Amino acid sequence: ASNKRFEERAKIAVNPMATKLFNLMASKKTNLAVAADLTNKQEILNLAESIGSEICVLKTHIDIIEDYDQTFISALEAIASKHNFLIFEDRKFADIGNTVKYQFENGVYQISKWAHMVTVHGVAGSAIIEGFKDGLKQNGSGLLLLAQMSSKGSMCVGEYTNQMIEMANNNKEQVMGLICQERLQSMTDNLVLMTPGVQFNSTGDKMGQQYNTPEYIIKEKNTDIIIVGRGIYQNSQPKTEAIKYRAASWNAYESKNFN
Ligand code: UP6
Repeated sequence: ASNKRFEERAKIAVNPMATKLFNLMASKKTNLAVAADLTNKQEILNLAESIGSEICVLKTHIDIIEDYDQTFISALEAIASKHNFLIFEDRKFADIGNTVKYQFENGVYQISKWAHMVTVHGVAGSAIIEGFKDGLKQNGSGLLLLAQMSSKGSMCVGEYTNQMIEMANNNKEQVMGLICQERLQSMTDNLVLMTPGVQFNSTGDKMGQQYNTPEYIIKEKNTDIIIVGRGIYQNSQPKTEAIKYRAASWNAYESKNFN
């Protein structure tokens, strides 16, 4: 794939949320996403309020919140529209189509009502996409397919990765992008490439996570968005730290050779 600016990619994108995110990044000048992996709803809302001006996307794991109730979603949505960022629920759906449809639309969280994007594993095969079609229509939301993972010993490699890219290319209306560690030739410009496993001052944790720097991921590996969790929310000054990650990842984007 060639190097085009986000404004150009917005025109090529097929999924409406991909277009929206490319345009949001271009106008807000940020390709930083933050993983708000906190277990208390007020802590997440406080983080979102303090770093909201720096990010394009806030990523949740809704099922780790201990005091979850529906007021959380409306409060988060208010902060998201005030600071202009999108909400990404990292559910990593992996079951058969009929089951993921229930998991996406029903249950305690009713994810399809509020998430602008959700992650999906391909182990069950491409028919899993059918389970999302109704739910995605509500808000023009998008799927992010896990093509690669950041963790040590990940099995999302080689031919599996190629199959995930093909699944994305065959379902352009539903799939807005990929979770990956590098841009491969076959990853087309309509897809948003998002990369977790990013931190300035650590190479990994004790549970298999592996980290790279923003510069390495955006400039050398040529993906679009960095996802930073503990590097920001565990810092004593999350806002100051978010500003540093934002600058590093945006400067790396701006230093690319565009055509
Ligand atoms: N995540 C990864 N690696 C993947 C896919 N997803 O780390 O391949 C998610 C994790 C976590 C975040 O579930 O929410 O990205 C990374 O957090 P961290 O920066 O604190 O390690």
